[in-house]
Amino acid sequence: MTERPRAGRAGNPPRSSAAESAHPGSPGGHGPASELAARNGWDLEWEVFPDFGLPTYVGPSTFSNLPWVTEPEELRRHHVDVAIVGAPFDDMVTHRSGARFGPRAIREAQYSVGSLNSLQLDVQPYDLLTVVDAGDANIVPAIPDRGHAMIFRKVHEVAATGAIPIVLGGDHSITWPSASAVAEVRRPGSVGIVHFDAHADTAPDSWGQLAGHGSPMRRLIESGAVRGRNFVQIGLRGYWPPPAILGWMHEQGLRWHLMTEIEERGAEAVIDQAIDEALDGADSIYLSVDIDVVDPGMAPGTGTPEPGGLLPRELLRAVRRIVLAVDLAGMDVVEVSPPYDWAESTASIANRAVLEAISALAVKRREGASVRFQPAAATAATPATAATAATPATATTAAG
Ligand SMILES: [Mn+2]
Repeated sequence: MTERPRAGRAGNPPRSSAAESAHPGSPGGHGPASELAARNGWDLEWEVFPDFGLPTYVGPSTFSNLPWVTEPEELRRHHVDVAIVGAPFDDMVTHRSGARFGPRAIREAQYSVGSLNSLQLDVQPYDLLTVVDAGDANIVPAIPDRGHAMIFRKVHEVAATGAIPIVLGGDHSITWPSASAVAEVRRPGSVGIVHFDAHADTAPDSWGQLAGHGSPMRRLIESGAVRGRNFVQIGLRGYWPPPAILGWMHEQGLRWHLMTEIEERGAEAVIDQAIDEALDGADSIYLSVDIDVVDPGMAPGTGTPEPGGLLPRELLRAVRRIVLAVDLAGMDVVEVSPPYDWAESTASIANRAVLEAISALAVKRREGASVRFQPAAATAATPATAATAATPATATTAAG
């Protein structure tokens, strides 16, 4: 692991560390006294910044330059609230590929560093929450079963520490293992899914492939990870699914909101209803954002673009409102395909969707609500901090 400032604390503005980092003849604290440095004026004292405070184009590309903390014991030790997880996997796409490059592009689509200030929510998320980048699932190409197994293990491992995993896809098939892992960790509590997408992703199969990116929601329901009636889908449009699949969805109790409904009633009213539906029966919510819910004019970098979608501002507002309203168990942002992107616009929207969720969680922390999950097994080992003391709903569920 790269030597990096501790999570959370690292959010403070860069401090001058001249005393330990630089002295005459040793620019930046590195290298021996140099005649050429002195002659050229490069022997002056310069402030040396921690990695978290450097511009995002410098050094390894972690999400928001956050510490890269991959070991579950370290996530536990630091009481990490939110852990970014990469799922660089696109073996299961049915059309344009490239989403395997999504996690890296989403991490890089940010220029603000250090302690961020959300103007939308008037909160400084990294000052209130401990957020790290937990790295990627152990993916290799062209073995899809292995890829899904590794994504399941990675998300399970992270969620079991009590951190909320926010998974960067990847094609949408990754939601099957990712949401399964979160649902299992949260048992016996039930997890519902709020799903933004142009497509319902409830196909029985794609040309015989059961694990494709058009089927994850079907697999989650059929495997028993999530009940159909705890699914809320927003943004469906275009020419899929056919009536038979809509019939299956109806039988399962899924609830969905077409783009035409948003056109007629407005995004605000539809999101209000979706929040009510999400709170109806599920103990916590996994939020799955397929970036193709946004209109491809603004989010072109995706595998199956469907014209007529949400505005970025409607999606970002919806993410804030939903995370403020529900108990968030996990999240993913999927189907960002950088080879089809223009000017990082798709990756930027995905990056901000994650930041909006983190900022909304920070508001909840500030208000004393629970953010981390208290897995039953870990309860005894976790000291009663201010954060963990205020966790009634999830802790009760976990203990029951
Ligand atoms: Mn999808």
